[in-house]
Amino acid sequence: MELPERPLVIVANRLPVSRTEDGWQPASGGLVTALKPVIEQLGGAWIGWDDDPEGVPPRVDDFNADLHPVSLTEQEVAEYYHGFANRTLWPLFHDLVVEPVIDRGWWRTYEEVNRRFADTVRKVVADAEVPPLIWIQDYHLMLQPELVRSASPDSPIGFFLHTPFPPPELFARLPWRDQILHGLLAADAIGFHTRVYRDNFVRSVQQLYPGVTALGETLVLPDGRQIRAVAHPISIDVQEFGSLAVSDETEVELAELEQQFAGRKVLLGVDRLDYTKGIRHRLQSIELLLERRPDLRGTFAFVQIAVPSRDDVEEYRRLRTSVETEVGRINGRFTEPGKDVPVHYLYRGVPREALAAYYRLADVMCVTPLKDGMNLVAKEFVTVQSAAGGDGVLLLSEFCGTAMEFADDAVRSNPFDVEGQSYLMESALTLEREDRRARIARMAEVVRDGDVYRWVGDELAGIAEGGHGP
Ligand code: GDG
Repeated sequence: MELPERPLVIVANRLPVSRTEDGWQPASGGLVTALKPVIEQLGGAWIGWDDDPEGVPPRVDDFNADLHPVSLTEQEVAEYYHGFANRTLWPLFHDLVVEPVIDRGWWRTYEEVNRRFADTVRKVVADAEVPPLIWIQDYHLMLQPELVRSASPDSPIGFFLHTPFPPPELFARLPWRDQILHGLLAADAIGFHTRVYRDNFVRSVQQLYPGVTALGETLVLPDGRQIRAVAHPISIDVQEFGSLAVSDETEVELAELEQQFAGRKVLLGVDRLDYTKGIRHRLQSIELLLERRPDLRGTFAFVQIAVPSRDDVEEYRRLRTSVETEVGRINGRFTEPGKDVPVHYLYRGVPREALAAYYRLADVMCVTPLKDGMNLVAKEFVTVQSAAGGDGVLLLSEFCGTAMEFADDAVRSNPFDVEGQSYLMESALTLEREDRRARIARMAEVVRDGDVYRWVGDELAGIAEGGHGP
């Protein structure tokens, strides 16, 4: 990968570290993993909310970047993060799966917090010898490009959106649509997971700013300035998941799970407990399957790992209640005396080795979001299955970014059609082995060809080449 010859400044909602029993460590998310080697080489800084009562250290071992915390008050967290980011933008950008809340006070706090992030960027770049490349992440910080541009006029500035970008007629409902687009258009390059999201963005820009011309990936603004709007699908570290798939710890975990589920097929869901992920619809499909096919009862189990998420937000607490009610109802209806329950529900995250063991165990991996920017769980599943010689089936919603990459090798589902989805689950359980194996191999190859290092390389190159004159 060709790297820009400047230090890197990342601006993201969170700092890339977490407190563990062994002290502070780099966080384990995909973005941090992918940037580690790049930051190792270029050095740099990371600006983010510290979200820890005792604050974070200025550096951690094994991560070559200075950490610059932005501290937020309780009210700012409530209004900028839980409010505007997670109850306004998140549902709006996921096609209104729930109704977005429009609140002027939250918007003002979002603006204020974005300014505070930019103040920290200003301090960081003031000390830099060479103007750094500044890379801003996600929907929490959409006003940054414009704010940061004045702080560092000679820096290449990039923005990447990890969620979908909605169709223009939905985006237009946001009272502050102009300010958001204006904020973004100060970047040199703006990245999206798919061409559909990119095109939605370009059409929004063209509707609200007549006089913007789109030439391929380039947008020419009325003042002649050019920026790039690109589709760069995010991915995973394929090698890391390949070795995790067959590690000793994973084998031990798998042996236990195989014993627990001996004689039954396993359908699996792994998601943050978020209303975009289609968990309720999935459970309803399972219920219909059990209802329609009494002969299949006891022959399969459905395991749902639901990682706690945003439980300060009302809609998420309500979702938890309804998911748990649904699980209770299914198990109440279909458990036979003396037998195991049909639905296993874990309200927690599991260690990585256990996660890999579940991926290996699954006969059908159900990735059925109502809307999802990309969805890395699907990519992790096919990579782990393929590395371990598995032949699991991927049931994949057509409404996630990953679906654009896997063509017909996944069994495609429309999760809104819960009955149709229950038939797809049934047929996924009966695909021929050779067919299953070939599908997994082809999907794993797609992921191998476009891993997360390629995503970082493409993004950084795009930002470095990005904007032009006047
Ligand atoms: C956002 C966008 C986009 C899950 N359970 C456990 C666990 N995980 C890890 C998975 C995966 C990650 O969490 C989830 O990533 P996703 O991409 O599936 O979903 P979001 O969290 O919604 O991410 C999404 C992504 O950003 C990147 O741009 O793809 O569309 O919504 O890596 O492995 N990890 C462990 N235990 C668990 O129980 N250790």
